[in-house]
Amino acid sequence: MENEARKKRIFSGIQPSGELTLGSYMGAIKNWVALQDEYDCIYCIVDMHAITVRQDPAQLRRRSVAQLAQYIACGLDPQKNIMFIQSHVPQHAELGWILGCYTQFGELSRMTQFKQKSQQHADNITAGLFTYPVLMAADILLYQADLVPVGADQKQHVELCRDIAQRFNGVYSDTFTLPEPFIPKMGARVMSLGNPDNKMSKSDPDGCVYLMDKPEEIRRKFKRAVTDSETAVRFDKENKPGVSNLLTIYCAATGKTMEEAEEEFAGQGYGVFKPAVADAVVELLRPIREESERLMADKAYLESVYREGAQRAQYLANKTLSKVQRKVGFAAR
Ligand code: ATP
Ligand code: LTN
Repeated sequence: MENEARKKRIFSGIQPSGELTLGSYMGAIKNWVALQDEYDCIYCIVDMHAITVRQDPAQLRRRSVAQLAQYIACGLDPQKNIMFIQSHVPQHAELGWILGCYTQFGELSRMTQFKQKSQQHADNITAGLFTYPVLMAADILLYQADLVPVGADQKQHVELCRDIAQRFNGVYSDTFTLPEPFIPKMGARVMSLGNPDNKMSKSDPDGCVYLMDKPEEIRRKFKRAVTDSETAVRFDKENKPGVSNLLTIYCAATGKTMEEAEEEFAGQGYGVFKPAVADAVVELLRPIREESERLMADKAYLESVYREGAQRAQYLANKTLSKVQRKVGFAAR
């Protein structure tokens, strides 16, 4: 409709580099679900980002499809959102190359994720790991996204994306929409259960809860969660990082405020508190796991969703890419 105001656009993605965790759910996917009615949303499975560290090919292939099943099971409706696999839309790589020529070496050297990952993979620090944020900027800018719902750890990458877009717009006149990060108030940074000073991450099986974990597994992980030598259930990030993390998880899982949660457990010890957090997470994840398992049995359906998603995404991506190619001076085809 010509006179219908364009809905604001959202783009976000997660790497199929491991199984999805409670961190990816609370930091990102939960927000995606909340935003799908109000915005025009594009959600991607970023397999090209995943190969910046070594992956097992069979696992990567399986996980990319499993991740789509989990997106849908979390409540993302394929009718309302475009969902696709990044490598199926080659425009991401093409724009990524061009944007790399408008990004400074120094900017990329300052990225916290690069510094961390190059320490973790010291024997394989590839050029791809270094230029990872450029490909991420291409993901976002190709679709002229207004908002990028991510966990707090990705804020720096979205800011770099804005800088690159602004620079390009400055040289060639307005080309890209400047995106804003959209970070949840509760659950923006879920910490590891085993080491509450680090963020919960896919690659730390004991510290993290996977969306596909069975109830017994979830209860076992919470039972072993690190707390402290006091007994009070109170939010104090500095001095009680473990308990504060559990409280954050509890609030994000139940929708309660921090005050309500603290009041609920006032005068009760960790022996009551920890199983209550585990129960809340078990109930949160049960329908997601069951629905994912059901969807994984229907490969033809999943295939139809990601194929159609890639087609719709390509149509939008091409509009931006051809504009960019013309502006930088590539000869017309
Ligand atoms: P890896 O360990 O391979 O780096 P990851 O577990 O950090 O992976 P990503 O794929 O990098 O997960 O992140 C997916 C999305 O979930 C991003 O938007 C990220 O900000 C968010 N996210 C990941 N971990 C957490 C966490 N612990 N708390 C809150 N949000 C998170
Ligand atoms: N870097 C992100 C994944 C990612 C992404 C994106 C997120 C790749 N491209 C575009 C938002 C928008 C991560 O590690 N979680």
